Amino acid sequence: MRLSRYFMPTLREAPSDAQIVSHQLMLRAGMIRQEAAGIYAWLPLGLKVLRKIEQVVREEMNRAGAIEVLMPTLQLADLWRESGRYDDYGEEMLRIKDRHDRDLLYGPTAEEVITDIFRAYIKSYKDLPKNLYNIQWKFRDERRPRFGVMRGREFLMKDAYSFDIDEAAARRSYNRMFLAYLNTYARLGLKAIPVKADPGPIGGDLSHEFMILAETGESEVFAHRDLVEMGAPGPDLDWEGDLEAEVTRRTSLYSASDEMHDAARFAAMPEDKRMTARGIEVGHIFYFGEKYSKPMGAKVAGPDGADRFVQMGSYGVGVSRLVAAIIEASHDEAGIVWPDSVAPFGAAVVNLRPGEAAVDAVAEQAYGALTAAGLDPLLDDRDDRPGAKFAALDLVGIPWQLIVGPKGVAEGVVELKRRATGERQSLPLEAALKAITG
Ligand code: 5CA
Repeated sequence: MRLSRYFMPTLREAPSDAQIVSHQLMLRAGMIRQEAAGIYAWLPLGLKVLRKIEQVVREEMNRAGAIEVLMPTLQLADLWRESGRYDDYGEEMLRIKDRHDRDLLYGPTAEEVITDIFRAYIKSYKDLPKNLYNIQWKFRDERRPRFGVMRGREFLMKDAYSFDIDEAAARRSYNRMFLAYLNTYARLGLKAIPVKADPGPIGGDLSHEFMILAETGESEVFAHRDLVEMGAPGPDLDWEGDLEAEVTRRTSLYSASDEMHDAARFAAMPEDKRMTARGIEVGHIFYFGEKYSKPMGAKVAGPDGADRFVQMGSYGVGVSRLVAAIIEASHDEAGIVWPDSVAPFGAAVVNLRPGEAAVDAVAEQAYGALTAAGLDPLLDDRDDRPGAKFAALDLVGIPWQLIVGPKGVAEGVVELKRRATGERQSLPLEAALKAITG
C-alpha cells in the first residue's frame, strides 16, 4: 500500500475523553472512530488488525476441531422465551420490533440460536461431539461503555458451542477449548492466565476466564505466580484425546477472579508465589450441561436408543477487545508495538526523498521485494519531513522500517529499524530484506 493513496488519519493528540493508553493510541493511529457511545467504525488500519486477530482465533479453533458457521446478528425473541432468558436479560438487551410487530433482538450471545440449529439436524450420539463457532458482532447495552473497544456496546466476539452425549465427553470438549485459548493468546503475543470464574448469566458450574495482566484491567486477579510463566501447550497436542493432564497442570495452581477468590487458600501459598494483579478478560468459557438443551428440547438418542438432553458448553473470545488488550500489553512512549502476528503491515519502506529518481528506484525495489515476499508492506511515499514520517510509523507500530535516503543510496545502503527494540543498522538492501523476511 502506498501511504500517499491510503486512508490513515493519524492525530497528534488524543481526544481528552480517552482515558486509557490503548484507547488513546487507537484514536491517534486512526484505527477507529466513535459513531455513538460504545459503537465504533473500524478505519482501514484498525480493520486490518481486527481481521488478523480474527484469523488467528479462527485457525486455532479449527485446529481444535471446531467448525465455523455464521449466525445472524438479529434473533427472534421467541427463542429466548423458550430458554427463559428473554425477561432475565434485562436492560443490556437491545430489543427491536419488525414491521409485523414481531419481537427481535440484537444478539448479545447465541446459545439459543445455536441450540435451535442443533436440534433441527442432530438426533444421534453418533453425530457427536460437535463444536460450532462463529465470529460475529454482538450488542450489549452496557450501562458504562468505556475505554474504547475494550468495553463497547457493539463488539466482535468469537463464540463457540460444544455438544456432547455426557458429562465426561463435555469435559473433553471443554479441555480442548481451554488449551486452544492458551495457544491463541500466545500467537497474539500475549501471556494469558486462566482463572476460575463465576459463570454469571450464562449459567453452569464450570467456568474459566482468560486474563491478560495489565494495570488498566477492569478485573482483579489472584494467582500463583508460576501460572504466568507456564506458557501455552503448543499446537502438537492430541486434540482427540482427553487433554486432562495438560489442563490439570494449570488448574491445580491457584487462580481466581475476585468473585471466586478464596482468601484462605491464597494465604496458604508461599508468599513469593502470591500474585494480585489487574487483568483484562479476553475470553470466558463455560460448561453448563442441559441449561439450554432441556428447555429447548435438544435431545439425541444414546447408544441404548433412549433420548437424552445434549450436554453443552460455550466459549467466548473478545476479538475486538483483543485489539485494545494487545496495545495495553505492548506499547511505548512513541506508540503501538504490534507483535508481528497481528501488525497491520509487516514492514514499512520509508522514502525520505520522493521524486529523486535514485531514491525512488531503491524504495520501489524494496517495496516490490517485500510485497513479493508476502509482507504486505506500506510504502511511505509522502512528501513530508523525515521526523514526521518516523513518528507516524512508530505511532502505528509497524514492526520493521526500511529507510531509504539519498545519502545511503549513494553509499549503497539502507537503514533498517526494528520497532520493538529501536535498534537501527545500515546495510545493503539485500541484507535488509533478508533480515526482514527471515
Ligand atoms: N456466550 C458466552 C461465551 S460464547 C459469553 O457471551 N461469554 S462472555 O459474556 O464472557 O463474553 C465473551 C467475551 O466477550 C468476554 O470474555 C470479553 O472478552 C468479550 N466481551 C464481553 N463484553 C464485551 C464488551 N462490552 N465489549 C468488548 N468485549 C466484550
